[in-house]
Amino acid sequence: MSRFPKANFILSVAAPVQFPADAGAEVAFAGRSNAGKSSAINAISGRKALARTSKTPGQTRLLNYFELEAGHRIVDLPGYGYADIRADERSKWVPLLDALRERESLRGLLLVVDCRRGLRDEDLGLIEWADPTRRRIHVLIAKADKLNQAERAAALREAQATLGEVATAQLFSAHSGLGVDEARDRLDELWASARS
Ligand SMILES: Nc1nc2c(ncn2[C@@H]2O[C@H](COP(=O)(O)OP(=O)(O)O)[C@@H](O)[C@H]2O)c(=O)[nH]1
Ligand SMILES: [Mg+2]
Repeated sequence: MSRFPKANFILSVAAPVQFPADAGAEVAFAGRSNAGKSSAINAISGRKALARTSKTPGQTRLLNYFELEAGHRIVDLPGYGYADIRADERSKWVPLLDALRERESLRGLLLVVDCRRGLRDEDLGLIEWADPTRRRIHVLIAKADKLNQAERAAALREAQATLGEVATAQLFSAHSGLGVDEARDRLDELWASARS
């Protein structure tokens, strides 16, 4: 049985007026392009093709909203890290991110990081954006099936050392299923957390 049998796509947001009503609880999923974010969303939701996975970075900078269960949404942010966004696109994108950050219902951020790359400046920048003093942040160290036991332990230690008190972290693999239950538990906690 899927953990979220009623998970479904709600809408894509391209402009601040298009956001769903600011009620209930939502958690943002973010990560560098190719980090394994779409695969993580699919594994956590238990729905194979809820979010599109691909080897090529997406072009359109939309926020994609999914409802996993009543009143509990996730919002899929476009992958970052490929060549600078064009200036005309940036002028649309920045207000969108600003509007998202102001939403009462945005309770937390799940940041997906490729285990072989680790946390980079762009990831830390996104954590800053999410404002760790106001909401919880959890990092998935993704594709952990590519590492052996010792490398996994090292990757987790390194991430935890970088993050300190700012965020929690765990190992994750959409392919092997490692950490999927743990990630669901964290997602539940983020939805349930109060925004300060
Ligand atoms: N080995 C391995 N590869 C993965 C895993 N998750 C994703 N990938 C691969 O990484 C690539 C990017 O995955 P995707 O989920 O589309 O990443 P996104 O760009 O962050 O949404 C694809 O080729 C996936 O098959 C995983 O858990 N293990
Ligand atoms: Mg993707």
